[in-house]
Amino acid sequence: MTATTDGSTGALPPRGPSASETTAETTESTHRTDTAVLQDTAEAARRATARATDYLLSVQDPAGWWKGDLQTNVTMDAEDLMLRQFLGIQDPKLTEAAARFIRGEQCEDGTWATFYGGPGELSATIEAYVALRLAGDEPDAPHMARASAWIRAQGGIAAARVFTRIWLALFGWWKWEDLPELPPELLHFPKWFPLNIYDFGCWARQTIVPLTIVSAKRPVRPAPFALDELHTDPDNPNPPRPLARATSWDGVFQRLDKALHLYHRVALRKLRGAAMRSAARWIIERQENDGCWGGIQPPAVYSIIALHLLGYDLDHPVLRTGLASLDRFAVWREDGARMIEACQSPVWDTCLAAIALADAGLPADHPQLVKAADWMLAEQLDRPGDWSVRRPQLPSGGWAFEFDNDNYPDIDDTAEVVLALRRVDHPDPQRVEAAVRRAVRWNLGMQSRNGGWGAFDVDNTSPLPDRLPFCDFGEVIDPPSADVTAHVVEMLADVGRTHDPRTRRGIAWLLAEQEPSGAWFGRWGTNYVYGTGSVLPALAAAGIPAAHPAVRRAVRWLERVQNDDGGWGEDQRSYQDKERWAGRGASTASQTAWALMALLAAGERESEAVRRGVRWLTGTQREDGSWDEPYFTGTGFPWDFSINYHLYRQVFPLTALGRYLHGGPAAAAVEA
Ligand code: R03
Repeated sequence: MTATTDGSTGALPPRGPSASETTAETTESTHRTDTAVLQDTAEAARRATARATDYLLSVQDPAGWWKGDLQTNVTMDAEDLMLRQFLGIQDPKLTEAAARFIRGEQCEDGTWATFYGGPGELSATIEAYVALRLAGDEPDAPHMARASAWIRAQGGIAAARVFTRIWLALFGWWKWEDLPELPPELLHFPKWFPLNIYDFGCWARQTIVPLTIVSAKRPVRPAPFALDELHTDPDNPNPPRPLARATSWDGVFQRLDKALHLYHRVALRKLRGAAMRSAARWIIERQENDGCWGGIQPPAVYSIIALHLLGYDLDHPVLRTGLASLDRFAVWREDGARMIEACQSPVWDTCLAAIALADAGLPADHPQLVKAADWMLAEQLDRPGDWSVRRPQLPSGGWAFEFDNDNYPDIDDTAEVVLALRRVDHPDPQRVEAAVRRAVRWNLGMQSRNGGWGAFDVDNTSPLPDRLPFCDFGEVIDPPSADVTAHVVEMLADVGRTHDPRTRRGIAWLLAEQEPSGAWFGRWGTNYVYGTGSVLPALAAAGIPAAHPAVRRAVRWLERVQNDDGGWGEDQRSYQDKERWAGRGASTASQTAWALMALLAAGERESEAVRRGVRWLTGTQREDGSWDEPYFTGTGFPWDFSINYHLYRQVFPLTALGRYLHGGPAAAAVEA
């Protein structure tokens, strides 16, 4: 990511047809019949679709899955180095490869951002700086001095998020008493009690449980150097901050935290010891077959630290496999740099790739589609997970996002895998139908009471977790979202449940969630283009007519935000400033595709907007049939944690072009 803080970027992405070229084409088209222009567009789409199909087929793993790199930001790499330093397992080769990656991601102004083209971010810059110090970079080296000056100007370590200050506290670079308390006794709260761990989103739950042990133990290992240069005022590194009003939620929780700090001093050793042993059991019960936790980085690193603090040796099977699993999240690049993925998305990438290839006209019985279906079928989960705390009677049947994650299937992956399986002409249709029935039953059972669907849990909507002083990063609950709800509605329509009352409640929830602008918010993809690109195909599949006012409003919004070059793009900044940035940003392959999928589902195939969008895709496709996409269009947490799913730029353009040429599932549904 070679961005600067003003949003301009070093390496500009490949240029689509310029406005002047488009104008020239439009001018030309006034002299040629529209049909000729449309035929040119269809011909260009056919060529692009054929090349993109060949490209995607060429990158499938022999085992049947697809997986694109899941690129996020350098805190993953920095925390890997800090973890190894804390455990005393530094490896010079890994350190140098990680440092090479981190240095390569530094922006011109000395900062590190959390997405391509994004502004410098304080916690990421602090963590990157510390990691490069661990790799031996000197504080007075120009790239380091630029970074530390910027950090001081932003308020220094005191202004960093809690997670960053926890990592620094492990080495005495920050005081544990200046961090929010996380008492291990939290684990003993009954499931109905406020702030019990099941009130938290699954990722937060898996992270908080180990952190309660770390918070109770308050470990400090020797620091190899000081970090005075990262304090605005080294003599007063943590200037006291005024408490919020006692009558406000924040005021209440800040005072509660002070009380918990006092409790920390007098905690009943027996009670606390029992709580930590319960936490250890809870953690170990949820370790995955490959040694990871939930397939995501935070629970893994904090569980390893927590269990080590409780006396588990590094060669204990739990820690040995846990550490080994971290290596599987490393992507080694040609230049010798090593990038750590926060998570891995093979199930997600495989179902999206299968849908794209089928929509692009690949025969439904193509061996590579059957191979993908077989791989997906083998990944279906058949055991309870944390989700069953709220749904103890519900049989399992979902899919997770990652290779190894049996405890946390997600509703989004489950919906998309069903849509993918139903596009494949499998030699054992009964097997597929049985898997689809289980998945549909699970997703239906996971509907929240307001009619929508969250990603991992039912009714995970408590307002309390977000108020905790600890929770200053990302989302900590998992409420229904428009994109996940839309994917479920599309699945239900596809399996013939359009008139199921639960489907109708999902549709009603979607219609109620539409923004005044006509768009829908995007929770797990960026942003309103993703939300709208998810909802319109779902409404079409569910038989909502293209003339429906909600559909018309969305079409008009998409036409309003289309770029001059014919593409669509939406910057992460739309999560911060929707007035200025909703639907706005440099055109990208995946977001242009999302907009086209929406417009095609709304019956706009012959529109100028669609034609220009298709031309942007055909005009930016590379020789090898792929597209480039340096911009981040995926969302882990709105604004806080952006993701560049490297396969998005391939699968979504192919889906959009395929539906432009052959109509989409919705069109099929209408014809049928
Ligand atoms: C579109 C997708 C389908 N889908 C799955 C989305 C998974 C997205 C990746 C999850 O990776 C995570 C990375 C994380 N970081 N930090 C946290 C975290 C969670 C998931 C985190 C944040 C706050 C707390 C605990 C952990 Br409290 C880097 C729906």
